[in-house]
Amino acid sequence: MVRMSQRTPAKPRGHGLAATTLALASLGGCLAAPPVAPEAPAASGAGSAAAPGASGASGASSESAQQQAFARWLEAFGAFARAQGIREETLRVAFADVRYVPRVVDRDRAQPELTRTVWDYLDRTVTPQRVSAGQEKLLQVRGEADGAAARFGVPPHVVLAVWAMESNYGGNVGDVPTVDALATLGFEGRREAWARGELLAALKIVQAGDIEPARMTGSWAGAMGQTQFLPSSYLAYAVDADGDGRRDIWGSAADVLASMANFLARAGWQADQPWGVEVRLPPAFDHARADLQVRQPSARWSAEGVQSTDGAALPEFGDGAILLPAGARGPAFLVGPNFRAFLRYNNSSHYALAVGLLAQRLGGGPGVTAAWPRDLAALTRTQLMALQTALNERGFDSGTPDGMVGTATRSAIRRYQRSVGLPADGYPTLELLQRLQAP
Ligand SMILES: [Ca+2]
Repeated sequence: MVRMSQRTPAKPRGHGLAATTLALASLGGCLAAPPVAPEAPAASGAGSAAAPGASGASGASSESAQQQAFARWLEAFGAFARAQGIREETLRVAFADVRYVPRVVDRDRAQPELTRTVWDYLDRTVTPQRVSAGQEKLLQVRGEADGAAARFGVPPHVVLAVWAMESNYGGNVGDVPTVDALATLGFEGRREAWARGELLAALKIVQAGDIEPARMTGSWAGAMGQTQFLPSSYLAYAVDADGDGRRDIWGSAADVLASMANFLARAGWQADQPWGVEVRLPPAFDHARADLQVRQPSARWSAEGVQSTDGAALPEFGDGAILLPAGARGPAFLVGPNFRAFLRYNNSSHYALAVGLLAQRLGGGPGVTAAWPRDLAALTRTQLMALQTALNERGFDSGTPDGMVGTATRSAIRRYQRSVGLPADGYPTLELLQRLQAP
């Protein structure tokens, strides 16, 4: 899940949504749409699995019509790709077995009703098993990890943490053919321009000889290999570190680790800094300032009474921000540029916090010391929409209710909280919803 800039996301997931609405389906970082059974090949027409009877016949004919439409889309795409320098032979090889995969569309359209709290997410992603597996893994890839660290300045335990979140140290890369996933998303049309650009990038990778199309697999959303790079991120950041002339993020540990380290370095990684540190806030702290956009030097935070929980001096960030992932009652963190580099990989503060904490644990450091407010329930998407509607009705504009907590919703919650004398942490709770809905 890499998001280097708005134009070149390394990963596709819809993690722009906030923390509290991280969907169940995207837990764990990974990919891994379960294996997608190949549907009838487009080239041979469809309908082989049609059930008998009238409804089956009509199902078969609509399926067949869809396959024909998919074939036409591919043909038009082929003309576009040729104009962009893709050779006939590349198209022939890359599209030899291309299939429309309905499940890709199902996953893309899914709007899970349930959301996870940050502690639930961390409980599932930063586990003792993952820490011990990572320490063991590090023994196996020590040379490759040290090589990546020397070249890009990103410590081995940090790269290992990203590797864990993306593909469980390479154990779970997803087995959807990338060409199928992107052609399906392009044909489906909701994000056609994006999918066409990524599919073109995928063809460039095939044309360069880095990977055979049959091995070019990943998530339903087009994120590939052990790094879960989208094709455009691959073109920009993948590295051949083992010297065989191919950038193999599917099978070469050296290439995988170097590619992730290169991504983080280009995303602004600062070699001499931690990602962040757990802190204690002073009693009179204005919680509205716990916002990734509110940045200032660590010395200023320190002067305001922000202290690290372990008593050490704060890391020297030029532009540190306070993160309160579970609201005023939960743990607080001071985060710097390296936390923002994790966000480039996947734009979710839950994800970035998990990477940071996992890296910290892999490096022998502590976990979170303050208690999470585990009595607070995660709001469902329906409840979040009700919260947004209630805020709007009371004149605290949260935008069009969509059940996702973004900047506008958080800001509306803060303004409401301030208006009734509550800590303005912007964190949605059931209690807040009930209070807003009370006559
Ligand atoms: Ca290589």
